[in-house]
Amino acid sequence: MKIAIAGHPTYGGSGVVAAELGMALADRGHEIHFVSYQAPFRMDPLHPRVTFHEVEVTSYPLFKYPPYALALSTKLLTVVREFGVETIHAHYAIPHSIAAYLAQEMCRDCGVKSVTTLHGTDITLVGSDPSFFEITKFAMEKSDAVTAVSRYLADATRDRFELERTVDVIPNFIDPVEYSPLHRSTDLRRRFATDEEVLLCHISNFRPVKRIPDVVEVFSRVAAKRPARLLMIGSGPEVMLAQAQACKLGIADRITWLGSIDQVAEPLACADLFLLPSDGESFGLAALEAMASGVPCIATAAGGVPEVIDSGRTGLLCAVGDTEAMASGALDILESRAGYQEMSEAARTVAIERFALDKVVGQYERLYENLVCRETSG
Ligand code: GMT
Repeated sequence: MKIAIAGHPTYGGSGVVAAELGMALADRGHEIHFVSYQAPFRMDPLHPRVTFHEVEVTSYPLFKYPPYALALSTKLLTVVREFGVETIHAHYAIPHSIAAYLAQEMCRDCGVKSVTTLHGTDITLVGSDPSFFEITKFAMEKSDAVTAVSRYLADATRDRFELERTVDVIPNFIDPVEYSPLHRSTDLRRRFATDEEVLLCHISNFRPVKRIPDVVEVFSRVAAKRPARLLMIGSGPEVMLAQAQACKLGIADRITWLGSIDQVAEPLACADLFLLPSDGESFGLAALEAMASGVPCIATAAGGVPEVIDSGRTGLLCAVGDTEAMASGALDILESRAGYQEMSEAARTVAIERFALDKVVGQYERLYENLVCRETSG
């Protein structure tokens, strides 16, 4: 099939999923057209069936806010016409879903279908804001198919937007070869911690929803009880605040800040535990990546996270803000080598059994095929 994928290309879960889905579909023989203002950072531009189409927005003094959504719709239309694209897949509703709808309307004869995948904050934060609510609802109603990355998000979407239509659940996925305990390298780990220290890790875009102060607090409590280090990967608005907090707590020298990096699999596999104390999380892709790497997660039972982590078996779920429970849970898990090993193996097994790329990408393929078949048979 010929599929156009529109998404946010920068660091963030929805961009990762859009890029990795596109690459997996290209590996399966589909022709993939990424359409965005920048190439997604996990896209391989050299893949023979992958093309990137840059959306350029003309700047003009009259525009205080350049109308990106209109330029995106126009670029989608061009790509649909030029390459015979059959489906536009919008990742993250705003503004991709409405842009896909406009492209469809501008070319009704093309018969192109649209799929919207909801990722989380496009519903729970941004889409719920009065400035975007009605257009997000309208775009979802007009999309030929809507999917959400967890049952929690599908239910929240229908409730908040009072949608009549179905929202299918297709969970996020991982490549178990890319994320694997086999990437754990002793040499790399020694850059972050000694062999006697435990290594905790957090990866995110450091936005308030991730509760970065809780990451630092949990680590501080663990480090007070046993030799420990913290590895922080990513960048965002909360970094400086967290660095100041670490200085105040006297643990700044125990934390490595890697910033944003394209490939997280190797440093992640070096960790012993992953921390995800978010306020809300539609799915928690970073936790799944950790699990596939054999790294159990200490997380909050927020949103869709309980659909990913089985508390007590593949990690631990605590109440939002309960840093004491997270720290004591982390210490308990690290206490027994055999118990830790069992949890680490269970995390990897569950990640593969429920969320391996092979199983999930097939669900998207069937969705596209059903839409296109419905058109030809109707
Ligand atoms: O919050 C982020 O890290 C970024 C955000 C995004 O859309 O880029 O992530 C959302 O989508 C991810 C992929 O589907 C999910 O794993 C995250 O849970 C979700 N974030 C939130 O719901 C806060």
